[in-house]
Amino acid sequence: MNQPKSRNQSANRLFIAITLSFFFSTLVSRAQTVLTISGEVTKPLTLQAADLKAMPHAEVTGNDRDGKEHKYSGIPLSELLKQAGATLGSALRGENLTKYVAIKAIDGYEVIFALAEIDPEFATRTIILADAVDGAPLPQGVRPYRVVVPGEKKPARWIREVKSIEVRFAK
Ligand SMILES: Nc1nc2c(c(=O)[nH]1)N[C@H]1C(S)=C(S)[C@@H](COP(=O)(O)O)O[C@H]1N2
Ligand SMILES: [Mo]
Repeated sequence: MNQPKSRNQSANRLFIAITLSFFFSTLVSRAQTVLTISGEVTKPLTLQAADLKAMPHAEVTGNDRDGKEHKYSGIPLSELLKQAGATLGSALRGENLTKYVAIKAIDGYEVIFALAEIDPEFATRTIILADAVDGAPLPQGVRPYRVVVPGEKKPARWIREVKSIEVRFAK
């Protein structure tokens, strides 16, 4: 019964342990990146849920497709783009006014905004990356993040399940 383990058995166990630890560490690190910001920015960002939670939030009200008013809380897109080093504020002039922001979702849906639509020096409304609605986490199929555009008559750019934001030149 209690025979000494063969070399092979020990090697097998070591192999299994290493494989499992690689497998789980890959799973964990994949689960942590929830949003990337890339393209024409000086500091591309790979963000985890905790990073986004810690960023300044704003509250906006908007009418969902159900026609009812809801209160959304989230990070202003201008704040995210500022942290990534996009050309906002006094730098948003000349050819930088031809930049746009492409936002992609898990299901392949994609919408764009002109960078100037997002800059608080141009825009009269605050477009946010919402992480909560009416004080509750976003539901399945909407989370982790949804763009909310206050005042927009049709919610077609209220992209759900956002996974990436990219700044590009239109020309
Ligand atoms: N990821 C993703 N977001 C999306 C869409 C989509 O197909 N995929 N459809 C858009 C359209 S056309 C509308 S009208 C609204 C619908 O909002 P609702 O899901 O809250 O009804 O979501 C927008 N956001
Ligand atoms: Mo729609």
